Amino acid sequence: MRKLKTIQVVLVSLLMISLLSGCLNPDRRTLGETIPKSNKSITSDESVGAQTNYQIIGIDPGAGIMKAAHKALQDYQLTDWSLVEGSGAAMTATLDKAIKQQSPIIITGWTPHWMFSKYELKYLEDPKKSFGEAEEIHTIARKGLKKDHPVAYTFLDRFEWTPEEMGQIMTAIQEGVSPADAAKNWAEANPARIKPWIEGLQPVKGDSIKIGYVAWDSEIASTNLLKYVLETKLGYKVNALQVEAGPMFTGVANGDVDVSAAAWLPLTHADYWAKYKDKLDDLGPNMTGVKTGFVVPAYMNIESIEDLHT
Ligand code: PBE
Repeated sequence: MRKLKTIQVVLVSLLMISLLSGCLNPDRRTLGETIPKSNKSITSDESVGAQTNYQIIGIDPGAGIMKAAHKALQDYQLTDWSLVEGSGAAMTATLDKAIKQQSPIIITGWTPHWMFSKYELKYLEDPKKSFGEAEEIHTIARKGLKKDHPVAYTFLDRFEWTPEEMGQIMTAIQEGVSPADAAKNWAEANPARIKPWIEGLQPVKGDSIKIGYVAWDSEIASTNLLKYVLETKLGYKVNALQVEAGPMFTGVANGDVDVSAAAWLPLTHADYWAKYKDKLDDLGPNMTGVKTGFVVPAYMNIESIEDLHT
């Protein structure tokens, strides 16, 4: 009899303890309970498409990356998705806003770019190679530049640097230094890099050179460096013309523009290249190991363009 009573007391106590601990620990969830929907953020179970309105934030329509992005939407059959046109500056502004709110965003991105040092970002894998593989940036000149301006031509032909070096100028510009000063500061800090580009060249007396470029952050950096070296080391007067991608190639091809350091090959500017390559002078790569693709903040839970389906 007494044994039975003891068992009853123990059972009742156990019951009370478990009830009490349930009350004192409101975070405890029993099986079957789900996390309330109001908690959704980047851990939302909504698809990436629904969260981003099926939009990819692009840049200027003439950019080669926009052609590759359209191709990616086809290659991966992302028929619900659209590519938003804008500019490099609008894209980075939209990216900045999304990251401040930790909300999902997909952009067309490329390396070298300061955004990879400012934010934690990742390329979406591209198993179908819509964005190509190893890309290079070539310097292109008008036919006749070599004969008309041999000193400038020799320097432009020798000019070659790395994504890290370009990144240093880009980051300074992004932090508020003017593009001209950022290029000057970099050149003054790296005389050993400039020296072999200009070695043995006799400066001219104020000849004019026109450089064509598009307002992509990477090309703002390279063009300002070329302008600095041509002006301060080689005696030229440089006019840096900011244009759209199409007119940049047309300008060099028809001789209105002397040079551009902004031809991304073999894929990014393949269309322009097919059209104009015979009408211009290819001075070879000024940078290798560059890249383009769809880019997302590291906090997003997707790894591949294929994941945009889910
Ligand atoms: N970009 C930067 C350019 C080339 C340089 C990748 C945005 C483009 O897509 O044409």
